[in-house]
Amino acid sequence: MKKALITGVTGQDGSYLAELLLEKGYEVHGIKRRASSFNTQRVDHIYQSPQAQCTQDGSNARFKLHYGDLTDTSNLTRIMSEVQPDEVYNLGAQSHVAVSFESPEYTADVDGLGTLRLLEAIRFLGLEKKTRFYQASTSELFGLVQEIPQKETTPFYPRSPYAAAKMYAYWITVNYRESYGMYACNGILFNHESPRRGETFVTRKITRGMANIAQGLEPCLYLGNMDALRDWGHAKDYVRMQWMMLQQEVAEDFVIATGKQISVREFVRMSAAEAGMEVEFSGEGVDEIATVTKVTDSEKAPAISVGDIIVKVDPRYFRPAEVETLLGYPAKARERLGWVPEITVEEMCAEMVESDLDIARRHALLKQHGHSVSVAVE
Ligand code: NDP
Ligand code: GDR
Repeated sequence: MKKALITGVTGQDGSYLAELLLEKGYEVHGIKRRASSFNTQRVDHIYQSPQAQCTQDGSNARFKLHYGDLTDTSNLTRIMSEVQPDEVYNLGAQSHVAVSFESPEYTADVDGLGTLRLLEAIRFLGLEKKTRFYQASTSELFGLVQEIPQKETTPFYPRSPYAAAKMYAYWITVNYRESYGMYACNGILFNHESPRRGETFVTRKITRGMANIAQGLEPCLYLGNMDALRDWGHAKDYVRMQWMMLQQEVAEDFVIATGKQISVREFVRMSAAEAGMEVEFSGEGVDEIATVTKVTDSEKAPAISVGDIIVKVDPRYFRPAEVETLLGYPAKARERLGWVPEITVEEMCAEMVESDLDIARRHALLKQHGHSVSVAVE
């Protein structure tokens, strides 16, 4: 039985990857952080407590969690030594670009040095020939883009502390491959989303915002730069590729993307439509707004009237340096590995809005019955 170790297992990608590897028969070990409240919601459905394992059929006993942190060398080395994994997927990160401007040093420590700590643990324990290593690299490396579309050979130009830290992680992964013959590779992944996406990334913020507004839980959604263009795919397609990258004869780096881009504004329009509202945009820059021109589904959007302003711009969400446009060219992944994304951005958006509408309906019902419902917004 193959063993995998996933950092960031409690995150969006970690949860989908753990499901995939369990389906493939792996023993899966995940590193979770100690937090003051539960942070394992995305993997609770595949986890079985040690007590339950003793009394039930033990079918999910192949999924194990360890407390740990990418800033803690001795902890990582001990877990690596205990697990002796065949594959390590380094998905753990302070992954929010805007937050990295607020916490640049922490981001460098976790996202940059954290990667080095794992590679060094593998080397220190003499696992270089056994353990394959996947690094969650990012299209943010292209930042101020030097070429359109972006492929494996496109020069990097990071535009945030997050991207600069990930650039160190990218090169140290390449360096350990070249220096020590390790099977270590980078997946340069463009944005990928799902109903499990963190609520403060723009797609989820929008789908959740549209659902809450439609159900009367919030009056208006505040966004930053609506001109930004992204190449958005579905996380399920992208974790499949993470696994494929570790099954090759030779370790190589791959760009993973859909090859199509849309703006944040277009994603708003699409999400509003899925939530039963047609909108039009007017005004420019900080004065831009989205107004409802038609209610197409009054069951989904019972709280909405024509003329309601449901999106405004708040400059607080502008970034000190912005990545305006990203568009990937995933030909190498298609040709070498036969990987093609199966879920379109439209399908993904519909799935996210449906999921957020389900949550919003439940909250609206609670509110109707006099319970207080707080809708956290950031
Ligand atoms: P998430 O933000 O959903 O998950 C990040 C994970 O890292 C969480 O499990 C989080 O734990 C964990 N983590 C954060 N800080 C630490 C730390 N100090 N030590 C250990 N673990 C930590 O990210 P995604 O799942 O979306 O992304 C996975 C990886 O892929 C990240 O490295 C991200 O930077 C990268 N990436 C993501 C893309 C995307 O579009 N989703 C595109 C390209 C790259 P907790 O749950 O406790 O917060
Ligand atoms: P990104 O994702 O920075 O590309 O990083 P995010 O969804 O945060 O932003 C995408 C674009 O939308 C613009 N934007 C807003 N963003 C947020 N979060 N909130 C807003 O209100 C808002 N309004 C407009 C942003 O300015 C940006 O241009 C994600 C993360 O998953 C990284 O970890 C990963 O490496 C990259 O994708 C690829």
